[in-house]
Amino acid sequence: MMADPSVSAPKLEFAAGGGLLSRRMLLRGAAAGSGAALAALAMPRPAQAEPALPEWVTVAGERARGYGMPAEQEADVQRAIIEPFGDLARAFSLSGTPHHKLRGTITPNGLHFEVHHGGRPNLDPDGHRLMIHGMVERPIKFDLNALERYPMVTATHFLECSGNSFFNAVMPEPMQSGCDMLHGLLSNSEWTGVPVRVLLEEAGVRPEGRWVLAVGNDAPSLARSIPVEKLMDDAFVALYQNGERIRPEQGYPMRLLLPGFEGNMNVKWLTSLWVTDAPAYTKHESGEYTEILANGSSVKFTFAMGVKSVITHPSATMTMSGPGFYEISGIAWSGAGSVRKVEISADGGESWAEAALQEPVLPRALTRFRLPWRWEGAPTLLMSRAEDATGAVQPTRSSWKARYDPSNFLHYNAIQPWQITPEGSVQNVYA
Ligand SMILES: Nc1nc2c(c(=O)[nH]1)N[C@H]1C(S)=C(S)[C@@H](COP(=O)(O)O)O[C@H]1N2
Ligand SMILES: [Mo]
Repeated sequence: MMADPSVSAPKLEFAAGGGLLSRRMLLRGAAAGSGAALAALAMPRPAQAEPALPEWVTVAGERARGYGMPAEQEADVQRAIIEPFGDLARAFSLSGTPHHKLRGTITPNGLHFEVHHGGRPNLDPDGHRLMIHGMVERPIKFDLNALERYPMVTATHFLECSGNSFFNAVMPEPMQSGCDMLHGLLSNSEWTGVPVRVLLEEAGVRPEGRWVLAVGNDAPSLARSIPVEKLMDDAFVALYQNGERIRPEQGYPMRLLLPGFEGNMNVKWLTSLWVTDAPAYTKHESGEYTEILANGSSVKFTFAMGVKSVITHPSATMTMSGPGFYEISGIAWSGAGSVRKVEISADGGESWAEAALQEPVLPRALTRFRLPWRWEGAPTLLMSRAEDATGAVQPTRSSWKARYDPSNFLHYNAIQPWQITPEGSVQNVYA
């Protein structure tokens, strides 16, 4: 195979050990053609014979259809089904977004992760109501049509289950699975809905009303206590997901959206906002979503998700197609605000190079990062480390583990190292 002679070799600008190149080579790419040159180095193009005209250019294609589907050949791009207790508790079912098969920032609706504590209800949207009651001047009940008439907002935000990456948190040996199983309880959508502030102002929260219990219209009646301040700030009752109605999996016809807060508090099939003067200490917050620390005490109400990043390309279960040029690519996010910086190491953390962040970098949303890289075919330990706007930096696994009881798997945000063998297989490792 020969490299395309029409593209001249770029001047390589190395930024760190292990073959990491400067992100400036990507930024220059469009202007100086160095992006194309990198691609040519990665994939030499052999000369090919002129093919015969295929059928799809000689005969008319398929007709228009009412709702589009991905190409048939992409049928294996699926969520990973995770049922931790199998037949013992089938309705406690989860599925993970296949981040290693996606390359942008928005999660397609059919691939948004799911966490159902009591299965996905088949609820009747016409009979569904949202009630605002408790410590308010005027209790109100809304049906879907009434909510549709309120002013709405649109915002892009990630949702992450605080149990995301739990295999890495608790398995004694690193599990060899893709980013769907390992980090898939995370997705990113453009949500549209009615600000909770507008609804609470209409109901008139009394001065003693400091907390709100949000309740779902599903079998477990999942319920979480939320401080009024968050609801008055950027929370909304989401009705649309990436432009279309929220999917049944995500809480059709309405869910609570609390930007940056742990997934569990984003109550799906939302039916009640009960204004109170204190948290309710429901089993979902006291029993399930409380972290036990190394000293035996526990932390409740860890609302915001920590700063985190994962390299999705390459990642575990993938195989490198030989030494040469690659674009390292991944996702970073923080519940505290925007991602400020992502650094990548290809030598096990000895040296780091700053990755390019895809604009726009939105607060509490997935941010795509990239860095060009020349893999020499040597064993490589690849890692990414994110920093957010508050200056918080992703911890190593050992420093994260030191903080918690060994049983804790909630709010795991440690650096994910991928080990690349000389044969090119990419493996999950603890380092
Ligand atoms: N009513 C209700 N709301 C719920 C849940 C649920 O089981 N029932 N699961 C919670 C959990 S644990 C998470 S992580 C998120 C998952 O949202 P998703 O399924 O849309 O990804 O919804 C939360 N809201
Ligand atoms: Mo969750």
